[in-house]
Amino acid sequence: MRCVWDDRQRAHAPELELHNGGFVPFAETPARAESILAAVGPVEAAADHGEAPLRAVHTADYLAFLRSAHADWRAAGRPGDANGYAWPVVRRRPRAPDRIDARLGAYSFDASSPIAAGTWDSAYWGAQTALTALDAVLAGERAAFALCRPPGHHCGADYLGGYCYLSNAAIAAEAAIAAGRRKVAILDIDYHHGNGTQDIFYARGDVLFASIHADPRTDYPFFWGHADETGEGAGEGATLNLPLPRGADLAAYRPALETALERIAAFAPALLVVSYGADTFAGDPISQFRLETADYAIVARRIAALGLPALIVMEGGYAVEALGANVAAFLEGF
Ligand code: Q9C
Ligand code: ZN
Repeated sequence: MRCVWDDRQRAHAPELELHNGGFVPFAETPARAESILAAVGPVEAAADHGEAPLRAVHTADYLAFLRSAHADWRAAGRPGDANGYAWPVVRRRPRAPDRIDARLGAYSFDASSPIAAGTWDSAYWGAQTALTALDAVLAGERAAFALCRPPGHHCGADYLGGYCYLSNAAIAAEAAIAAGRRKVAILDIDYHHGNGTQDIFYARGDVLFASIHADPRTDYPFFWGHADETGEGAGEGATLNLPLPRGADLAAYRPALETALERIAAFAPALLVVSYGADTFAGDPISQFRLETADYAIVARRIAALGLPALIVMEGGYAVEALGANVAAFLEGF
């Protein structure tokens, strides 16, 4: 399978994140990408598609904020990485927030996604990586893998969070529609609910969002991903959430997978985007499912059996040593 990666995605390397009341080493490290690169074989570089496809998903003010946030943080005399600490509970857009602290709060929903010196560059090239892999699929490849880092499924049109800054999967889905694919399905199989992707397409009937994830009653991102979130307006029925309890192994996972695949088949999309997180792995340090390396090949084969052109976009997965093998198993199974 063709794999796309861009070296500039290494630049994003925050030091610490707020976790359970204290600062701990940031989990979404460049080493994750090294583990995957060592396991998947040759990769192609990303081609620059410019900012227009990003603007089709994210607001102009959010992109301007993200691009300058770290410099603004430094200009305010702060050391280290930019982190918010105050949030507007009511998400009415605050009036042109000026202070960097206010802007961090206005454009984020958690404190576990610091902005480091290299964040904009990595996020930008992560989105370009997804768009380049999409090009391969639009040109007729059966499937392609976008090794995106940082991941994307937690951030929305105008907010970051959950280690995510630009919505790689949504940007690719929107670009596919702009290229004439009428309907796109997104299957999100990261351990965590893809709240940002869901939010971006919640009122859209042309993008199906289906997600299998840890129950938000016990797990991050807590506020979204319940089974009764099904879309709104023209998007009513085009969101499918399949939360599973902690401890889910392949046997518990499979019925949810079959339900998601049936819904996708019925939707009859022209393209499938798979938001693939390997944090469903039994050895993941921040997650609580029990999939094994070999299980990813089984899951991937079932998804591939849909027979749809597929763009596979990397999301989470924090068991760094096993991550490459888990990704390779998925791609080989596909
Ligand atoms: N105790 C992805 O897998 N961690 N993001 C919160 C608070 C956030 C995971 C830590 C986990 C985000 C793409
Ligand atoms: Zn995750």
